[in-house]
Amino acid sequence: MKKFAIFITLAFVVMISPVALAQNWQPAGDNWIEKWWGLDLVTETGGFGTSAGIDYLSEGTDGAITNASVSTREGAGKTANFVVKSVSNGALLGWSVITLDIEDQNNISSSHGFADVNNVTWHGIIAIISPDDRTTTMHPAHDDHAQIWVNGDMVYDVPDWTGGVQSVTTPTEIQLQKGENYLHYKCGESGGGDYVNLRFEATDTDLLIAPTLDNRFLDILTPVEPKGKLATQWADLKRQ
Ligand SMILES: [Ca+2]
Ligand SMILES: [Ca+2]
Repeated sequence: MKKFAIFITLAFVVMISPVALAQNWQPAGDNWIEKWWGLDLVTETGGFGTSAGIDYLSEGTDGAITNASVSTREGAGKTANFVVKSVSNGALLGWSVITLDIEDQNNISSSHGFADVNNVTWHGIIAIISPDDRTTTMHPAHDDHAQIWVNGDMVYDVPDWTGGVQSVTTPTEIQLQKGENYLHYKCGESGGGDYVNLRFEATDTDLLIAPTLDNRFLDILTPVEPKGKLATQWADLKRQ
């Protein structure tokens, strides 16, 4: 009876993948995205001209994660396991779900509890779950230098601020694949206004965005090796 109960539990886990479960996804379409998996601000960067050339994630984890790798399932998952040691001042930086005020011209500062900080760099990650392969257009607003990676490739590198927290100068086509896609948004700030913002197209209402509205992220992503792990567990159970 006990073994039967264990089998039922395993069968349940195999059949229901996290993506299939109903989640309180953030809406896409042309809504500005409010929830991000964000790294604590890198401070004392020397400004955006300097910070754009530094991969703080790689430098701060001995290469365990990088700017490009965290825009993949594997790299995004690893963010849970690595504190980033800032190369600018030795600060230890961690990840959490943060909320952007999509109307605030200093939302880099306010998303981390400050009024207006300078010489900082912001990092945020989202997962985008698409029902199909598609080409769409992302609309980034930023102050100052923004760099964006999607599914392992840099797709955006614009040093000039866009002129307003909901003003976009360089709409950019990106490719999404069916299933999970990952986007990493890095923005270096020197002084004055400091904001990031991102939205997709009005026709993209069928995209699902994580973190969810109830602040879930890593725990709802598809496990990297679900079948292998469960097969091993079941084999171990049968041997016992
Ligand atoms: Ca600025
Ligand atoms: Ca500022």
